[in-house]
Amino acid sequence: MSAPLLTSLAEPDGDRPDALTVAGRSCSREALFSAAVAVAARIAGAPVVAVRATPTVETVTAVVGALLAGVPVVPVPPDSGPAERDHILRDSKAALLLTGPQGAEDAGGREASAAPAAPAAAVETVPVDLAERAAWTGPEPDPKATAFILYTSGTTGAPKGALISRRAVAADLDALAEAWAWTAEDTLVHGLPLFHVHGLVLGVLGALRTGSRLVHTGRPAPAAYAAAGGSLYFGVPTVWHRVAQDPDAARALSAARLLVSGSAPLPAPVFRDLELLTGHRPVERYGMTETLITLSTRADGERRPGYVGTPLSGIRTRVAAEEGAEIGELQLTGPTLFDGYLGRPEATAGSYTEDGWFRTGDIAAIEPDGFHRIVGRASTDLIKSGGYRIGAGEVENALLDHPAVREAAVVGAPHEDLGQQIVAYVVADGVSEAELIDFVAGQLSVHKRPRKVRFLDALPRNAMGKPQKKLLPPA
Ligand code: MLC
Ligand code: AMP
Repeated sequence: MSAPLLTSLAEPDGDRPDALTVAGRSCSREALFSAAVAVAARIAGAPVVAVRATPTVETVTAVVGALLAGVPVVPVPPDSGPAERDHILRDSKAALLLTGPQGAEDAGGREASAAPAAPAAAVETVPVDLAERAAWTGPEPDPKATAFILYTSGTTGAPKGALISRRAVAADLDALAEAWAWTAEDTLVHGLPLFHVHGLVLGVLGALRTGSRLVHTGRPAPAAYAAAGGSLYFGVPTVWHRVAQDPDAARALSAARLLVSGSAPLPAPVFRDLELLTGHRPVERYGMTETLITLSTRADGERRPGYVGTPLSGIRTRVAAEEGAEIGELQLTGPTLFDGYLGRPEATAGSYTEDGWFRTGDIAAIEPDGFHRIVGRASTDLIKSGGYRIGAGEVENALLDHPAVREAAVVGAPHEDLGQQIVAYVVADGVSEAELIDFVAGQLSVHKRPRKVRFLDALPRNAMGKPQKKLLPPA
C-alpha cells in the first residue's frame, strides 16, 4: 500500500527558493504548499474543479490545492477552443475554473495565439493568488478517491474523462521512482503540457512525491533543456528528435543521469543519435491515460532501441495473440489502472476483457527475456502526433461543423518529427486549406489541427457506401 499522495509536500524543506521553477518563475516548497492550502480552503467541498492548465506556478499550485482538499481536478488545455473546452466543462460538471494571472500565462503559455480565455457561462473563474496563505486542517482524502479526470480521445466522438484515483497515481509514481532510482537528489527537467499524464502526473507530482527539484521550461525547446542543468529529463519522441537535431543542446545533456522518453514510439535513429551526442542510452517507457505508466526500461538495466522494457512493480501484462502469432493486443492489470470513464459505463466495460484485463488497443510482442515491443495500434483512427493522442473522429466532426465541408476523413500520416501528422481529406467548396486548419485549431486544441488538407471530389467508399481510408491518395 502506497503512502498518501502528497506526503512529501507536508514536510516542506522551506529553504530552497527554487525547489519549483516553471517558465522562469521559482518558489520554495513551503511557498507552494502555503499558497496551495489557500486554494484548498477556497474550493473545499466542491465536487470537482477545473484548472486552466497553463505552464505556470499557478497551475501547479491549483492542482496541489485541489489534491489537498480532495477535490478531483480536471485539467483544461489552455489553448482549447470553445467546442473542446465546453465539452470538458459540461461533461465533468466542473462549476469552478482555477486560473492564473493572464500576464504570467502569456509568458510561458500558449495564450498569445489561443482562442479567447472566457469560460463557459456556467463556470465561476477562481484566480490563484500565490501570495495568499491559509491554515489547512482537512483530513487526508481517501486513497480510493478520484485525483484527476483526464480527458482523452477515442477513435470516434468527443474525448472521455478518465477517472484516475489517488492511489493509482501514488502506486505509479512509486513504481517509477524505483525503476529510475528517482530521489530527492534529482533535478527533473521538462517542458511538457500540464494537462496530460506525462507532464502533470509524472512531471509535477512525481517531482513533488520524490522530493526532487523541478524545472519546467515552459516549452520543451532543446536550448531550454540544455540550460536547465538537470539530472533527469522527460520528453516525448518529438522533443528528443529536436534535441538530437541540435548537437550543442544534446551535448549539454551529457552531465544528466537519465534521459526518459515516452508517450509515443522513440524511433531507433533518434535513440542512436542521442547516445552518440549525450553518451546516454535513453530509458523508454510506455503508458496510457487510462493505465498511467506500466512498462519501462530501468536505470540499472538494459536499454534497447525499439523496446519499452518490462512491467513496473505490481503490473502484469499479456499479449492476446492469435494461435501461432507472436504479436497481439497488449492487455494489463495492476494498481495504476483507472476507475472508468466518467458517465460512460458502456465504454468502460468495453475497455476490459471478460476476465477483467484492460485492453490497451496497442499491438505488442513480448520477447523471451520479458522485454516488450510496441508494434502499433489496433485502430488507425487513434493518431499520435507530437505525443498527443488525437481521435480521427473528433477532428472529422470539427471539420464537418464548417459550413463549406460536406465530407471529411482524417488520418495520421508518418512524419519524421511528429511521429504522425494529421492529414484531412475533405470534400468542400470555396474554402482554403489554411482556413480549415485555423477552424479546427480554433474549435478544438491547436495541436489537433490538421497539418495538411487535401481536397477531393469524393471520398473513396465501398459498395456499402462506407468511406475507405485505405484507398485515400497519399498525403
Ligand atoms: C500554430 N499555432 C497556431 C496555429 N498553428 N495557433 C493557432 N492557430 C493555428 N492554426 C501556434 C501554436 O499555438 C504554438 O504557439 C505554435 O504555433 C507551435 O505550435 P505547434 O506547431 O503545434 O507546436 P509543435 O512544435 O508542433 O509542438 C511539438 C511539441 C508538442 C512536441 C512541443 O507536440 C508537445 O508539447 N507534445 C507533448 C504531448 C504530450 O505531453 N503528450 C503526453 C500525453 S500523456 P506557441 O505560442 O506555443 O509557440 C501519454 C501517456 C504517456 O501519452 O505514456 O506519457
Ligand atoms: P495517451 O492516452 O495520450 O497517454 O496515449 C496512450 C498511447 O500512447 C498508448 O496507447 C500508445 O499507443 C502510445 N504510447 C505511449 N508510450 C509509448 C511508447 N513508449 N511506445 C509506443 N507507444 C507509446
